[in-house]
Amino acid sequence: MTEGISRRTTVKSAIGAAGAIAMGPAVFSGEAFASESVDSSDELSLWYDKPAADWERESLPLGNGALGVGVFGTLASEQLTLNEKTLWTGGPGSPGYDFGNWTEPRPGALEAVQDRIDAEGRLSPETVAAELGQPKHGFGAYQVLGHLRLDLPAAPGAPDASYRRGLDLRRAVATVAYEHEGARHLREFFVSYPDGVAVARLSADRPGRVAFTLRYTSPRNDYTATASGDRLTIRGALQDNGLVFETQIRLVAEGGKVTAGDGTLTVTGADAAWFVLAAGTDYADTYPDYRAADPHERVMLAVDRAARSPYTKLVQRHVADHGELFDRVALDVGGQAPDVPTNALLAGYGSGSAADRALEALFFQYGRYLLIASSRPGSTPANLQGVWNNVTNPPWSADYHVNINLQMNYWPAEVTNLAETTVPYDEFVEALRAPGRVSAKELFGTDGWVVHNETNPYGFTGVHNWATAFWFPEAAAWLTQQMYEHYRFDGSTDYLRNTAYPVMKEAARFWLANLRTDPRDGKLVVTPSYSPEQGDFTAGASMSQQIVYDLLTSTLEAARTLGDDRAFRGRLERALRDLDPGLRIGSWGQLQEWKADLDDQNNDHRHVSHLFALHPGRQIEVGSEWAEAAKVSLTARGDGGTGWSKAWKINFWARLTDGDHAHKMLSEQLKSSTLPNLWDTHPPFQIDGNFGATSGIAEMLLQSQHGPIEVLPALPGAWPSGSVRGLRARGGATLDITWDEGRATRIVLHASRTRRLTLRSDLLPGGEEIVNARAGRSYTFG
Ligand code: FUC
Repeated sequence: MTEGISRRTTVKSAIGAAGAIAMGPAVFSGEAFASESVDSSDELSLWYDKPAADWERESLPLGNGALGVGVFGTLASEQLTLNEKTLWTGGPGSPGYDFGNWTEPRPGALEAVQDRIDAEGRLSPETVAAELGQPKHGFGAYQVLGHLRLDLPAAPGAPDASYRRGLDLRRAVATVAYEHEGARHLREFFVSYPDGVAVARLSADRPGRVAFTLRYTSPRNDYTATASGDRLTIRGALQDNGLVFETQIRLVAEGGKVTAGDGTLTVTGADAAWFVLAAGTDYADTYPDYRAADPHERVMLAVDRAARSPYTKLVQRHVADHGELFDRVALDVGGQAPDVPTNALLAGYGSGSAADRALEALFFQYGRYLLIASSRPGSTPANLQGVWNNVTNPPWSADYHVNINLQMNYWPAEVTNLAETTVPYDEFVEALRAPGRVSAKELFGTDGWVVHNETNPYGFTGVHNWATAFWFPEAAAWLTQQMYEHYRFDGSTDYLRNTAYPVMKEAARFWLANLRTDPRDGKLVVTPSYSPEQGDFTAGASMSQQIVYDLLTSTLEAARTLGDDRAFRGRLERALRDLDPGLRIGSWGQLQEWKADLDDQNNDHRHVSHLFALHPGRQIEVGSEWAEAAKVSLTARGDGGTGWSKAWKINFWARLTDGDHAHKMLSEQLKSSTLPNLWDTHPPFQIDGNFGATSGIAEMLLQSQHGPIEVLPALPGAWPSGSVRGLRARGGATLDITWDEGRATRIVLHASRTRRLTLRSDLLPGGEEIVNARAGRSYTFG
């Protein structure tokens, strides 16, 4: 942030977000942040002047990857929606669970479909689903853990001008502040990764004013809630699959007293009171049982440790841990946040003002915040809703869709300097191999591993029979792409050897065994093949070919880097030589979506699958005929689409180096696919669009997919001057860039590896410079 644009305020208060809340320095003395000066920026906060009325549109999300909390800020009865990311029905123990593998063998079924496609050219999805699909059994759904209510005996009936609810992205702390009967009340909430607990503290600036009763509610009746002393224990097992879950809360009162009731804890007459909450299940990501030890010990240990810790220490550890990740990147695109609530900032978006720019930067950082909050080592990766869900039957089960959505969740991870968040992703993909191997054997009769359109935490790697979204064996290959990208950014051959390559190699073996020669031209194709989620089944749809091309290309590169055996490398080379690359220009200049020229110029389907080669792939380079054709296709698809679709289009236009169009898509997303709490909406709420937009903004500022580091490749006219700090490029570089009048004025490159790097920018004489980078050194240009 440049001076004068960011409005940093120094407040002595627990509320980073709200310089506007005039908390006297003495009020919380000895507690929370009172002893430190809080350097806070309004521009990195969401805030509101009313409680949330609707979870999806208005609750404020907190999380540590495993646990999620949605804060409502309701006055008389605070509501907190609770999540534990492994609380899933379905899978082993659930009636009829079959991993999506055929319940009866179907000898010859796949070949019969392939033969018909060879003969007839195309087959309807319904026809193919009738042959190769089967009803979904025991897939399950992500479950809300429950809701906490804090019933206050005394609270204002309605919010007045003193009310403020906020979420400070830099501290990952949500706050609710209001006045009541002459006292200022403050609630603080955060979810700590280092301590493994959710934390809430209620305080007031007059002694003895804090009182509430804490109770738990759930839409299921599969639990008992027992209060004893200062502890509330909620324990049960999901009726569907027997998954055991436990939540414990310990409440600490400062002054006043705590009494346990029937499933409740009540605090009366306190100066302040805080509680810690831990939760777990007996889920493990291990095929075929997916069960681990009972969560009881772990949960108890976490709350006991945290309750013994001084509150200030809990806060400090949390803020330091979050800040270490979050603060790596700063973005200034000329914004200045007006003093209006975030819902008003969003509603007023589109005038081209400095307020718009502030919202764009906030939205970018919000994606990073959400990734940190929903993807930390020790749990499963961010699902369709990150870690947040308020019901037992969320849309699409809040599952892991792998025909774009899970992949999109991780697009911002490397480039926005949050590589650590990919650990749960890697573990999830690794865990899919065991069931995926069985599906490869049973459905295809081959080696390798496979997964289709969507999966759950229980290794659902087979199929169902929703005709337009049941068959997508390319998903495994696509999932490995992020792992190779992690290596390309980070450069660690240990990671490549031990983590990425084994998964890639086994996915490649699947395709080496499953590509088929197209009788029309002798090329290797994927068949049956389907461009998500529209059209007919054919052989060699562009996306299928491009994904396989990407996998085989990266696997061959990796095999060469690691010196893997020659015979395998030879197989990859031959397959790549014979593979249809999935790039073809059609009758109206478009990049064809299918091998035959079937594209309709009026088709505005949200999936733009045939541009995979442009993004997230690296097969198409700007300036090539393919890039021109991709532009024709993208233009025809239009600027509409659901939330994630718009987000993908930001990335596409950025890769086409059209910054203005990328920015147009960002503004479309903000105008029509973003909720007041800045969650992306498909609709409904689906978090991939948040992550896709953050990735897209980064792609506008920095690209390196083809090797050279391209500085400001797609800077829009709307951002004439600004700066970004901390973006990562492939090859182990971190960049800080300042620009003015649309041109870079200063670039600082920090090298984490010793390597030759090519830097491209109009700032450099000749537009390019080779940097012989030494690890640990910084290089300044301009
Ligand atoms: C993909 C999309 C749908 C939806 C679902 C969760 O299949 O095509 O629109 O986003 O994921």
